Amino acid sequence: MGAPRLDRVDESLSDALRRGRALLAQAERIVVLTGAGVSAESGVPTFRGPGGLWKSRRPEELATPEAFARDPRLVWEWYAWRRSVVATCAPNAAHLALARLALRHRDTLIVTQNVDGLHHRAADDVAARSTEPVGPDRAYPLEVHGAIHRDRCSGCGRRTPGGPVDATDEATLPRCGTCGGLLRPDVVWFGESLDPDVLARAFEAAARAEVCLVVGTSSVVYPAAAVPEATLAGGGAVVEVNPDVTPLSARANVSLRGKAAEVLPALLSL
Ligand code: BJW
Ligand code: ZN
Repeated sequence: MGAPRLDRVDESLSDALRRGRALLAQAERIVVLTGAGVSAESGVPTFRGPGGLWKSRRPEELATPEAFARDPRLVWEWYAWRRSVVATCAPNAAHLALARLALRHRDTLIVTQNVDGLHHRAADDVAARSTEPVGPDRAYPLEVHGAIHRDRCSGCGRRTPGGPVDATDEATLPRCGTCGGLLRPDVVWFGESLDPDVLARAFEAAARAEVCLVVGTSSVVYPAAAVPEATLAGGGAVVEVNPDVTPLSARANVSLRGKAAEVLPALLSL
């Protein structure tokens, strides 16, 4: 599609909004990549940056298979706390605007790095209120880093719904009803592979998309950070929504410097 690469640093938000809306209005195929920033205004902490989850802990202490093998109680304590935070949060205006886009615009795929389930809940909310006979599944995201509300057996791999976890002692941690193995959160840690089928669907959609809308991610964690690169390689455009500059910003066709819950409703009211 080859949209012009204008100077993105000095352009005003309203000018960027106009350009982003024009790109989206022309696009038949849209892929959306979201990260922790899309849920920030729901009260879910981001990972990096001020107030991020990793200001006090290093990722390799908690989000790796080695950390879980070394101290499963510590890792479960962190995830049990995060589950309890997510349980009090609700989708915000950004999740709802994206769900509306995906329900209205047939060829839209939401790819999320988030494990909080808020895109899924937004799709249910919007579909339930819609007068159109469209099921919510069209707006369900591809969750490339898994889901915090699910458990997976570290022995047999069986997935089960997660509940409250007593992480006071290793003996109280949840165990698999089938093989007795230790359960873990069903998320993707550093050094672990993402589900190849899920990843293939994300990259296929990105490569054929005319626009990749990238919202609230620091764009440093691979392979998810390569999703917009696939759109650019296929001749499509990238629209970034983030209050801060990221490693992707220099290659984005449009950069909207603002908060997702403020920018997306304005951008997507096509
Ligand atoms: C707002 C906002 C508002 C604030 N509105 N915006 C290629 C190159 C280099 C390294 C690698 C590579 N390929 C693989 C690697 C290794 C590694 C990696 O990428 N490392 C880099 C960090 C250097 N990747 C992996 O290990 C992956 N596995 C893999 O590739 O397997 C194959 C392999 C194996 C072994 C060796 C090599 C290859 C797995 C990655 C799994 C990531 N898992 C986590 C934890 C998930 C579970 C959990 O939640 O606990 O996923 S890490 C964490 O980072 C989480 C996130 O999904 C992910 C991305 O973070 P995100 O979403 O971008 O959040 P933040 O906090 O970083 O950014 C928030 C942004 O929002 C900021 O920009 C703010 O400005 C913005 N914001 N408020 C809009 N209101
Ligand atoms: Zn098992």
